Amino acid sequence: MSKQSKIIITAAVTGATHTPSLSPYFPSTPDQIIEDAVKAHEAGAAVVHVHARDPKDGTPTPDINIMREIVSSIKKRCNAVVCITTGGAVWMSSEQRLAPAVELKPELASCNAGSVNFVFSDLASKIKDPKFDWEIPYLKRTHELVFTNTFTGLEYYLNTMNEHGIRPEFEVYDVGMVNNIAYLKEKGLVREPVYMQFVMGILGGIPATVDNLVYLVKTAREQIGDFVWSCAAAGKAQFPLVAAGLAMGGNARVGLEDNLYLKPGVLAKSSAEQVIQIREIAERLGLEIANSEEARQILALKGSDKVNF
Ligand code: KMH
Ligand code: ZN
Repeated sequence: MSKQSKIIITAAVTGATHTPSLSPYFPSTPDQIIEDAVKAHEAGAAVVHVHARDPKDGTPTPDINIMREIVSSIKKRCNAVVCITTGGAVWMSSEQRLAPAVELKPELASCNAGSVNFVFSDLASKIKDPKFDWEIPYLKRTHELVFTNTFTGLEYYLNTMNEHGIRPEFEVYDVGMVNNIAYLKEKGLVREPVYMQFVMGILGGIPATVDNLVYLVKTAREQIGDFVWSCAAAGKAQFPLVAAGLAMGGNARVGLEDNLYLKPGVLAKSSAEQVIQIREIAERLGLEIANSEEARQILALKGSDKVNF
C-alpha cells in the first residue's frame, strides 16, 4: 500500500444519531450545520460529511431542497470537499437516502457497505427534559431497527454513483463488510482507489479497539489489496482510535456526528474543536495535513466545478 504523504481530516458534523437535547452545541438546523462545517474546514478538515436536518425541529430529513441549501451554502463559503450522506437515517428507504446525491452529484458520498444493527437507544436515558417530543422515541426505536444495506441496494448505489461521477466513501462497521467491498470490486462496480471509512464502536458493529482496527486493515490488505482508509469512532472511543489510525497510516474522521465530547465530561462546542484536537495529535506525530485540493488528488475526485450545487 503506497504511503500517503498527507493526512485527510474529515469532519462529520451532524449525522442522524444525536438529537438537539443531547448538547447545546449540536448543529441541528441547516444554518448551524453550514456554520459548523465551514468552521471545521477552516480548522483543517479537508472534507465535510453532511446530513440534512429539518429546521423546524432538528429531525433528520431526506428533503433534497434542505440538503441543497446546506451543500450550496458550504460551497459558497469554502473549498471543502463535500461528502453527502447516502446513509441518511436508519428509518429512511434506500431511494430516499440516495436521492440527494443523485440530484446534487457531489464529488464524494458515503456508501454503507452492509447491513448492521445501528443502535443508540441508550442515549434516550441522557435526556431529562427533551426540547422536542420526537427525540426520545427516535432514539429508543433504534433498538428494533436494522440499518439495511442489501447487495441489491449496494449495486444500485454503486451503479448510480459511477454514472454520476460520485466517488463512494465506504462506511465499514464490521469485518464482513470488507469482504462485501472486495466482492463488489471483483464485479467491476468499484473504481480505484477504494476508499473505506472504518467506523468503530457502533453498538451492533465492531467494538472500538485497536486490535479490531488492525484486524480490519489487515483483512482489507488481504481481500482488497491497495486502498485509502480513514478511521472514525463513536463516543469516547473517538480520539484514542482515530489517533491509533493516524499512527497506522490512516486518515482521520472527527465531528459531532460521531461524538459530542472533546474530552471526558467536556462537551465539544463545535466539530472544529475536535478537528483542532486531532490536527494537533497528527502534527505531533510528524504528519502533515492535506488541504481540500490535496484530498481531491488522493481520492481521485472530479472537482467542485462538476457538482450540481
Ligand atoms: N446515520 C447512520 C444510520 C452515512 O452517513 O452514510 C448512517 C450514517 C452513515 O450516518
Ligand atoms: Zn453519516
